[in-house]
Amino acid sequence: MSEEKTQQAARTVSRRPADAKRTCDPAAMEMLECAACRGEQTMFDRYVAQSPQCPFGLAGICCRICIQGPCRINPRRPGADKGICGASEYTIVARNIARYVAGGAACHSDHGRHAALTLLHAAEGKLPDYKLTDTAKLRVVAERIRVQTSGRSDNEVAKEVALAALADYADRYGEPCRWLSSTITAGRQDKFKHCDIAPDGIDKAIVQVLHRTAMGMDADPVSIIFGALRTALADYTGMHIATDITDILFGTPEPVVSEANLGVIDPEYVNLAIHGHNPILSEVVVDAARNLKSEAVAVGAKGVNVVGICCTGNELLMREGVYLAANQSSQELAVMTGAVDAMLVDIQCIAPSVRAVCECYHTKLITTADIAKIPGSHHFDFREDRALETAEAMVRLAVAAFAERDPEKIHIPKHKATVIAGWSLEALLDVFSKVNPESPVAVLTDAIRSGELKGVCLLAGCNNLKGPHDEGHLTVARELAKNDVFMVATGCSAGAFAKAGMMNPDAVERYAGRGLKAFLARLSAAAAPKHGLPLIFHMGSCVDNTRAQDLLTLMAKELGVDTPKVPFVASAPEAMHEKAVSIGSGCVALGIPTHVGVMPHIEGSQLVYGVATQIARDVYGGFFIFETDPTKGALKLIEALDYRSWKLRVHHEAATRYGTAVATSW
Ligand code: NFS
Ligand code: SF4
Repeated sequence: MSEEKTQQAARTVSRRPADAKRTCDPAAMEMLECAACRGEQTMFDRYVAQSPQCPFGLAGICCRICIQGPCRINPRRPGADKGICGASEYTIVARNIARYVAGGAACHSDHGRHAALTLLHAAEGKLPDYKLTDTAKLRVVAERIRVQTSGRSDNEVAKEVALAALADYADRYGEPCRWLSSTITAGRQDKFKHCDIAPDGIDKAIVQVLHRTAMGMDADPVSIIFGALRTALADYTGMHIATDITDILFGTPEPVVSEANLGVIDPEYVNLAIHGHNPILSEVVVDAARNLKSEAVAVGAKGVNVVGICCTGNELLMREGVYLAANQSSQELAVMTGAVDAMLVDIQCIAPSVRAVCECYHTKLITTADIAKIPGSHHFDFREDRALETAEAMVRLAVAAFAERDPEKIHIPKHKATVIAGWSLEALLDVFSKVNPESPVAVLTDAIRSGELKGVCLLAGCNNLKGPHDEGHLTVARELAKNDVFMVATGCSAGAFAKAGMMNPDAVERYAGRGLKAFLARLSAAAAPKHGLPLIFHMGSCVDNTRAQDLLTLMAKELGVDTPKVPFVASAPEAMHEKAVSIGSGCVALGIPTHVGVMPHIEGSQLVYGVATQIARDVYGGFFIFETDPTKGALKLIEALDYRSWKLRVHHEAATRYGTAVATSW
């Protein structure tokens, strides 16, 4: 298929669920054509094969919590309007959602624990392949959580920070987790205390919600949802630990220019795709790949080209400028280019099907985590105390596979786009500080108060094949850009923007409304960034949503109000994973109007639906906006921003006029 044709196909993307080729990404479209010709199956085909999906599951009214079940609620069948034990639809829906949150929190927090343990052992001098890269951040984090820094060595401070992080996992006997209370506003601390949802131990919150939702436990949907919110805040805590400690170990990201999409796979290099989430592994693999360049040259390649997939790709893009090849739904398609010599995976979001795809090619699949093995792949037991040695062994497998390529099967789409990534909150504030050195974040809040910007949106989350791949992300962002919304992005959402060329200065010209354009131009003029400023700022992986949540907290402090009054919204246009459910729930508790573009399994209970969309707003100020049409979703987000910025303006004007403090009781 010619390039023009694939682009056209992507533009007129099919919305029919029975059509397997549903993507907005021209590179993915080209590979789907290729897969169809070769008779290879992808998750796009399997979505069709799974359709129609079970209506009970979709509505969240299938209970499999005990083995007397499954019980399916059918309000129209006498006697079947409750489970065998008598559980009502609202109990079942709430329990199922709470268990998603537990799953998501477990993923993020276990990842954070791994980072904390690595920091501890590195500080103890047990890990020669790891060092404290950003000691300035180490000290900032230490002071924030009240660990003494003066007169102590970096290693001493790091050890205590790591132990404090690990202590947040255990039982703090009623004392909220330190990573939560030290990063949110005083208003949120009070709110969480008042509602009794501040976790006093990450592991404890996860265990408790599993206990609470077991057979014969909590039947009250509101109580279950409050328990789920505590777990969502435990998720936030674990994510924040992961981000902080990863920055300390590998450096806080700074603006970096790179490229994204399948076109970054280079046939002249040994291509090593790294997929998953864990920078503790992938950072060392990047070092190993650099070390082994000569071995790659010896087999006739120009070197080793590391390309990222999903969030470990985002982590490497942010810190090392490593190319991003694919997001969640296009992971199999990277292998189908026939030029990926090895795919190295760690944890989370790895489709087991990559094994079957690798079998059709010469690609070696390497698993590295004992909790994420895939039958038939090469398993390396990755341990931090011999990290580089193991990483080099894995890279050698890719180098050896280079010679086994089948030239007939190589097909690499040409599509790729420039991306300016590396926008940690520190990097963003650094740019703002060039305009306002005294109060960098005021650059943003002033632009909102003056009406130049409507507010801020965090675009996050996964791909979900219930809709065309990447379409939700791109549509929401285009609408927000046109309407002068400042955008930051993480996860596979950021992956979609990077691939589509929406994270570079050209995109500003193309998509930004007048206000957003003027705002970014002012920043550019003052900061003169080397590579220009992007339309959407890449803040990193999914755990890095905490960077954006820290931005919200800073904005609230600057505006003198609590977070539910800040014109700040979030959107997960293609949410899929349990992690997205926990992040979204945490956003709501933090006071953020949160759009979800895929219907979660909640429609089976009017009551639970009402709690998520209405009652949450009364209690926390944040609420869910479930809207599967991305254009309408964007409009609802803009409406939420307009409402908040209008109110802010009114109250700030009144405060200025009467010389009073800004009212906060609205
Ligand atoms: Ni987040 Fe990142 Fe992607 Fe979703 Fe999976 S890779 S951690 S869960 S699918 S955004
Ligand atoms: Fe059925 Fe109750 Fe068991 Fe759920 S917990 S499967 S509703 S009997």
